[in-house]
Amino acid sequence: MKYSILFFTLVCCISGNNVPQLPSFFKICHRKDPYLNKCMKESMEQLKPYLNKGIPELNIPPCEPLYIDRADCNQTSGSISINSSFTDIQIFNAFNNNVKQFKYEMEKNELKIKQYIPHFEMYSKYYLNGKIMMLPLSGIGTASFNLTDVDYTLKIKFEPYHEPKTNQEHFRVNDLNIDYNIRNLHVHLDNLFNGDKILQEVMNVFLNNNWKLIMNEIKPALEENVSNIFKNIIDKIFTIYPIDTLLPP
Ligand SMILES: *[C@@H]1O[C@H](CO)[C@@H](O)[C@H](O)[C@H]1NC(C)=O
Ligand SMILES: *[C@@H]1O[C@H](CO)[C@@H](O)[C@H](O)[C@H]1NC(C)=O
Ligand SMILES: *[C@@H]1O[C@H](CO)[C@@H](O)[C@H](O)[C@H]1NC(C)=O
Ligand SMILES: CC(=O)N[C@H]1CO[C@H](CO)[C@@H](O)[C@@H]1O
Repeated sequence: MKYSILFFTLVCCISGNNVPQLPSFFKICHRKDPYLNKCMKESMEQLKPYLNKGIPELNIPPCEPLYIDRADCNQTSGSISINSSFTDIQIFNAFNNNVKQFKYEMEKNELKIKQYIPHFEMYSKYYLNGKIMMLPLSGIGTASFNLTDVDYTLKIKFEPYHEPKTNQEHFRVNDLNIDYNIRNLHVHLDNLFNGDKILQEVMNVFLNNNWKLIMNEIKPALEENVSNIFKNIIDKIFTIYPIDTLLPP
């Protein structure tokens, strides 16, 4: 299989300084490249299909679908007073995106990426109990979300550190921030109110009419989870490869 050959190549090519050779699908960009941003953008786009399938050599699990174990949102404020928990979250098509802007500032070690996802779907188990705008809401079952026209901005601040394993400078993520804007969302919750079909239909219509309010509620928890996933992927690559390998002079 392709992966085992890659793995073999990786293991065989570990050089004296403990730095494995970069997998061949990695497009390398040079620090002094006058079109560095363009190169890095291409490099990232080239990596996407591999991320989707997972990169076992780098311990990166398949990202299609993107899996999030759990996101809780307990909130009592304004018109919402609710305890909720979403588990086994699967996000399909999250990396089916277009890079709109890619900007790396070397002096600040800062990266800013703006992306657009035309459509993606999210499925999870849910638990909900509380009130939204005076209406009682309770249920435990499966939830599905369809999101359209999603813009998001990813800001990452790196910091260099000395890695004893390679005896070289590496990057790690110091701060990662994700902010998104959703133009349209369609949600369906099954098994609301112990399976009362009429109440369930009424509530689903209500939720779809008020999704912006609900999205604002779950936004912080979701952003934190998605940020952690990105951070883990990036840090996994960066602990293996020194700056001079990833971004040679
Ligand atoms: C939210 O509430 C649920 C149910 O009461 C509880 O199981 C969960 O631990 C709470 N989560 C947080 C982050 O407070
Ligand atoms: C949420 O859970 C906490 C305990 O975990 C409980 O004190 C609180 O009343 C619950 N809120 C709602 C809206 O169910
Ligand atoms: C989401 O879209 C799919 C088709 O892509 C459809 O089958 C499904 O019913 C939709 N779900 C919701 C919650 O809108
Ligand atoms: C992957 C990840 O960061 N999961 C976290 C998502 O957020 C919940 C709390 O809201 C944590 O319990 C998970 O560990």
